Parts: sequence; structure tokens; C-alpha cells
Amino acid sequence: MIRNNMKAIIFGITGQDGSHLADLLLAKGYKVVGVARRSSVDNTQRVKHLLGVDGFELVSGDITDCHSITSILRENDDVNEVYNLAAQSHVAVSFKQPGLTWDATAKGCMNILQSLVDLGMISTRFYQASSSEMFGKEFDTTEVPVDLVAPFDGPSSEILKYQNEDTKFLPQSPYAIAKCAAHYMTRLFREGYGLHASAGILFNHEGPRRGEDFVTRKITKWIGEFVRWVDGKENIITGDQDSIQSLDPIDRFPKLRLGNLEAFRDWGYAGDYVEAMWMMLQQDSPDDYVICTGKTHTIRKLLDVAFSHVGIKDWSEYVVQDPEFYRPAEVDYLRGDNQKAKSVLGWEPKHSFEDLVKMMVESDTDDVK
Ligand code: NAP
Ligand code: G4F
Repeated sequence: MIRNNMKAIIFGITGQDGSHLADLLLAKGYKVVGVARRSSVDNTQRVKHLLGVDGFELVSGDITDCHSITSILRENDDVNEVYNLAAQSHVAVSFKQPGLTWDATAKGCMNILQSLVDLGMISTRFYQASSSEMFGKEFDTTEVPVDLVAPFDGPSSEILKYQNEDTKFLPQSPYAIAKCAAHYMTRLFREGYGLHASAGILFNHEGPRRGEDFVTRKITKWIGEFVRWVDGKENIITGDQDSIQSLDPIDRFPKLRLGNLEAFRDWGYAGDYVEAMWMMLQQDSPDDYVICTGKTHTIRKLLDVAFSHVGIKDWSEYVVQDPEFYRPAEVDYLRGDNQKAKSVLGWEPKHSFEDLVKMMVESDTDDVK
């Protein structure tokens, strides 16, 4: 469906989701204004392919600066949809930089909402990027029947944990607390000012454009570099605790250093998830939706699947568990229930966990024979 008269502003255009959402909206015929903050190095890598494309404009702004938001909105007061994807989005970093995380992730959202109201832009639709991290330690449970296999001596049902729109929030990091504040602010502006403001509670979503310090991409990028290092070498032997060695003792490759491998995450593909964001803003009434696959895996399982794509069955010789990558508090289990998104939006994920990992490993190894 082509929407030639539509215009959207994306805060967080230079991030993983911002770039996928811009691709989606431009394909639908939208004019897209992407807001990027000033950086001393080029931060437009993920939208390079859009620079100069008809209908796409990059403007400079920072969501912690009310003046910059107000002037962008004022100059674009014909905008139909505003997507707030901007945030300090790394959970571990939020423990080290809680103030900055609060300013960008919580206050930034409030700055946009308040500017929309102050400028009288009440008919502009608003999307807030909420997060499954807000659930933290909390989950609900459901009892599901188990397919019994003869001789029928096991339990006939099992208890499954999940999170959906009715699950309480029990945040476990400064990031998650800031996201809760922004989430409640979005609901307040919806109810208090009648703004068409929706929040997508998105579970982890990844892809080749994922930031290199999130666990999925950290693993697939390491695999890509390792495969490139190994390429053409006759023999690889176990080096020391920290590195892998070829027959030449000074030719070493650092092992992959990770933190907690036992946490469960519900991982989906970012390209699928930005469609759900758009769908939320096409509804007659604003609301909040959980977006997820409904399947969950540990980081250990992720390692199994990722390494198996390059023919490595036992990754334990290549991975070091390093306390530096443990967090002061962890979110142990995330598995979403996407029934509401399925039934109201008609959304469902198109890519499985296995598709996602394969896509990421292939992308990070694509120049290796
Ligand atoms: P991301 O790759 O880290 O992108 C974050 C974006 O926010 C980047 O464009 C970043 O700009 C921008 N930004 C940060 N501080 C800013 C500021 N002060 N002013 C203007 N822009 C600023 O994150 P993502 O994975 O695309 O996620 C998009 C949003 O969804 C985030 O809000 C994230 O918290 C949320 N979320 C993500 C997931 C997930 O699994 N990916 C799940 C749930 C919710 P720079 O490029 O200059 O750093
Ligand atoms: O990939 P992660 O850093 O993602 P996390 O913390 O789940 O947060 C991501 O998803 C949220 C949605 O639930 C978003 F809101 C948020 O913005 C972000 O996109 O870590 C995933 C898991 C954690 O349990 C972490 O402790 O992997 C574990 N992990 C183990 N070793 C590691 C590492 N995480 C990172 N980043 N780096 C490691 O070396």
C-alpha cells in the first residue's frame, strides 16, 4: 500500500531499528525525516544507502535538548507519525552511565511528547520504543499439556513462563527503569492529552545491522573474524587461556570473551519488528503491544547454533567467561506472548531464531570462501 502523502520523523535514525524503519516507510512512499545527533566520527553507516534518496532527509538533533526537538517538530508540523527509537540502549552501559541513560532514554521521550503538546500537534501519531527489559525479574506462568510418549510415566503438563501486556514490570537496570518511565509517560500523554501514542514492548531483535556490543552480533562478528584468521592456515592448536594459536607461536587470535551464558532471550529479526511499529500507528486507537517470537533460548544455545554454521561443534575451546561482562543484576528469563499483536495488528514474525542466526553469521563471514 503506497502512502504518498505521509510524512514521518524518526528519532534514532542511525540505530539498527531506525535504519530498518526508514527502509520500510520509504518503500511505502512516506517522506522520512531522520534525526541524527552530531558525532565527531561518522555515525550514519546504517543509513548510507538512503543518503540522497528521494523522500529521505537527515537533520541534526539531540533528544536531550528540548530546543532541538521543538525546532525540528515546528519545521515539520505537517508530520503524520513520530517514532521515538532514540535511547542509550545498552543495558550494561546503563549501570556505568545511569545519568546519561536517564536523560536520553527517559527524559528524551518526555521531551518529544511535551513538545508535541506544546506545539498543538495533537493529531500527530507517536510511537515509543518500550522494552521487554521492563519486565526484569517478573513473569507469569501457564500450564500446557505435554505430548505423552509411551510408557506415559512423565508429567502430563508443564509450567511455562511468559510475559505479555498484563505482566507487571520489575526492572533490573537503570536502562529498564528509564524505559518504564518513558512507557508510563507515553500512556499519560495518551490518556491525559488524547495523543495517539502507542508503545511497542519489543523483545530482543537483531540482524546484520545490530550494534557490535550486543551478544548476538558480538558472537557472529567474532566468528567472522576468526574464520578469516583461520582461512588458509594448515593447523590450529589450542593456545593459552586467552588466545588460539596457529603452528607459528606468535600468530595468535584472542578468544571470544563473554559474560553470563545461562540467561534466556526471545530473539527475533529487526526487519520483522519495525513492521509491527508501523502497524501500531495505523490502528484507530493507540495502545501497547508485546512484540516477540514466543520462543526462548539461552546464550549457550545461541553459541551452539552460531558456531555450527561454520562447522564448529564444540565452541568451549574458543570462548572465555569473563567477569567483566557480568552485570550487577541480570534478567534471567524473557519469553513473550504475542497473542494481542497477532489478533489485533495481524502481525507475526517471519523469521525463526535459526534463520536469524544463520543470516547474521552469513553476513559476518560473507567475504570468506
Ligand atoms: P540502537 O542501535 O542502540 O540505536 C539507538 C539510536 O538512538 C541511535 O541512532 C543513537 O544515535 C540514538 N541516540 C542515542 N542517544 C541519542 C540522543 N541523545 N539524541 C538523539 N539520538 C540518540 O538501538 P536499536 O536496537 O535500534 O533500538 C531502537 C530502540 O528500541 C531503542 O530505544 C532501544 O532501547 C529500543 N529497544 C530495542 C530492542 C532491541 O532488541 N534492539 C528491544 C526493545 C527496545 P547514535 O548512532 O549517534 O548512537
Ligand atoms: O545482547 P544483550 O546486551 O541484550 P539485552 O541486555 O537483553 O538488551 C537488549 O534487548 C533489550 C530487550 O529485551 C533492549 F531493550 C535493549 O536495548 C537491548 O537491545 O544481552 C543479552 C544477554 C544478557 O543476559 C547478557 O548478560 O546476553 C548476556 N551476555 C553474556 N555475555 C552478554 C555478554 N551481553 C553482552 N552485551 N555482551 C556480552 O559479552
